[in-house]
Amino acid sequence: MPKRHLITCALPYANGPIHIGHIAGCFLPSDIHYRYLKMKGHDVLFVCGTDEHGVPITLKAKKEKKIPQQVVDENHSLISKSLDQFGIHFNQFSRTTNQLHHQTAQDFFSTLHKNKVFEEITSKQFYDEEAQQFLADRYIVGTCSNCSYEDAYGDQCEQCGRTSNPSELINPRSALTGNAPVLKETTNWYLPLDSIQDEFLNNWVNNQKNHWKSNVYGQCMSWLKDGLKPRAMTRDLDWGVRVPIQNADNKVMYVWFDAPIGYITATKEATGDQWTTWWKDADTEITHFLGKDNIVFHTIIFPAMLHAHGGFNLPTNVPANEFLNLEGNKISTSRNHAIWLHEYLEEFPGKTDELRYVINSILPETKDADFTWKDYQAKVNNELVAILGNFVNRVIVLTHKYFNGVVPEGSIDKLPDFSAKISDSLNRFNQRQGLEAYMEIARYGNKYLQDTAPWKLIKDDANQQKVADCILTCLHIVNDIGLYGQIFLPNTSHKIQKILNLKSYEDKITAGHIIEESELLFEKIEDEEIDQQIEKLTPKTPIETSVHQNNTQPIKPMIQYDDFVKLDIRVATIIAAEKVKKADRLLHITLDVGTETKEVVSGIAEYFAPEDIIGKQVTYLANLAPRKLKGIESNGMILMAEEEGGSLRFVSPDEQTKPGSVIS
Ligand code: B3M
Ligand code: ZN
Repeated sequence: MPKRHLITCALPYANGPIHIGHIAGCFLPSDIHYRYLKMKGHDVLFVCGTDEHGVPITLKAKKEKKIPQQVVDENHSLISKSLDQFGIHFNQFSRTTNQLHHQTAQDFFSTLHKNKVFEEITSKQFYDEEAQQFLADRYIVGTCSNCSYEDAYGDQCEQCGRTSNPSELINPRSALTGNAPVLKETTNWYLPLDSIQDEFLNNWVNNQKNHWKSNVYGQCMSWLKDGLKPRAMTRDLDWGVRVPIQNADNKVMYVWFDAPIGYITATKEATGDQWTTWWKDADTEITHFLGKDNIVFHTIIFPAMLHAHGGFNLPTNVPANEFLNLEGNKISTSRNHAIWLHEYLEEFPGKTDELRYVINSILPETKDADFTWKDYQAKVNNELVAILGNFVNRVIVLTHKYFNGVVPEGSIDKLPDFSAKISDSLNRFNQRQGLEAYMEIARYGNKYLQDTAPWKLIKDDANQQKVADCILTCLHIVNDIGLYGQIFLPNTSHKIQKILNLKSYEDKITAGHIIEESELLFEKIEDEEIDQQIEKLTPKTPIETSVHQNNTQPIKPMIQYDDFVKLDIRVATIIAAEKVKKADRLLHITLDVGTETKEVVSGIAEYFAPEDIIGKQVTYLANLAPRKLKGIESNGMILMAEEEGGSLRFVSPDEQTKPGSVIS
């Protein structure tokens, strides 16, 4: 039995807020595990922070015309505030721009350099001549050599998950200017993963076979089977941790070199001089929680770094999750197909346990899972309200009705060992099963109450003791729901503790103890709330995607004249327009296209009142395949110009033109 547990949760990039994908990937699983170990009385340290370096942040800053520091400051506070409100309380929520972090990462790098671990390699790297910059990682996009996805990043393909070098991309282009890059020589410091594989990783990973999750072990083995290659740990950039050696003036560390060291920094911030007991003492176990795209970094690269450094513990487990999808589609931050935590907290105040519960019940533990709002509604209404909330409420009401709120004298009927099943699941990182075992308590309680039926017993004087035994037993079940709720439903657990009038769950409910009045634990989610959320996610209409290219975005890749002539763009006149019901953004527009009329649905309702646009001449894409939006078939797409800042204008001929005229 280890003395201590260090739990880490992957550091979210500070280039935006966090969404339910992050919660399902690592925040909720790590928090459940932390709460579980704490409840069992272990010595646990729980750390996280924001990952504030890396190209996505500089790209975001460029887009928003800010400096990177401002972007990370804003996102760090937004993320830490929403996690706190959601009930995730780390011992330390650090930042990789902290001075101590830079120092820690530099010391680490220097030790590897001193140990002669790095290979110094001069090679030709992509360079954007217009931007006068080397194009590391996400600055370069192109077609993935593995799955042919056209917008793969230089370091990772978001479609197939393959991690690669920019040189493996087909048709590479600069994310800064869209230009085809040139090759230019530069020197970088490489971690020789090939030799570390032979000397250490093969063996070490092999030894994890029986206790790592199969999705994690499997991914790891496929990397090793392919054979690892040396990987550059420095980059020609100016945003990041400076490389603390000679001849590296314009270089910073690769973000995946410094980010995992962030766990060490956070530990130092939380424990001061004691930090080494959490990283170097054999009695400490380290568990890294993360999503599947981070597996290789935590099971191969970081362990290789720690091994090469020497003196550090390696992770005991890396229980990574797969991905969470949303309404059948991949979560996409760029298309805003996501549920953002800070928005959820605002729109569903006080309903943190509802979101925890639903995500917990579908955690993508072994394969990708799908979050849908209908399922959210069904689980809240049919499980939290109807089973758990209902049971607690009935017991409290009956206790007041029969015993004036005073716990009666009696004996507790034999109850199943709820805790064994929960522990058994959670020890194996099977948190979905853990939640099911938890809900079993409430299901059992409902059945017990229904079967015992104290409302019948009470009618017979001879049965009074049986009523007391039943209520006492039920109160103990409620107590268990509150007690284990500390792991799964912390807010509810707190409310139950208040209702039971307990200072802590260490206190026992004994005869004579007075309980409080019942309080509603969960309320039903109405259809309208769900419809609104689904509406927010309605896939963008063609019109909206067409205007997304504003002038801060790079020009799209070149096309040929043949591609252009495929578009049939024509003039039309708007002859009718109305709002689409239950869709804030959509207008249903009728176009006079010369020979006939056509119906199109446009996502411009936030910008134009229907009555203002009737009679307007527009240009539209006539041969776009029809698609249904809110039950209306849209035939074509009206073209819009978008100014920076988002305001929209129609693209109209400068003089009245016959509808149907072809634009070429
Ligand atoms: N920031 C990647 C991510 O958010 C990265 C994790 C770092 S953990 C050391 O997906
Ligand atoms: Zn790919």
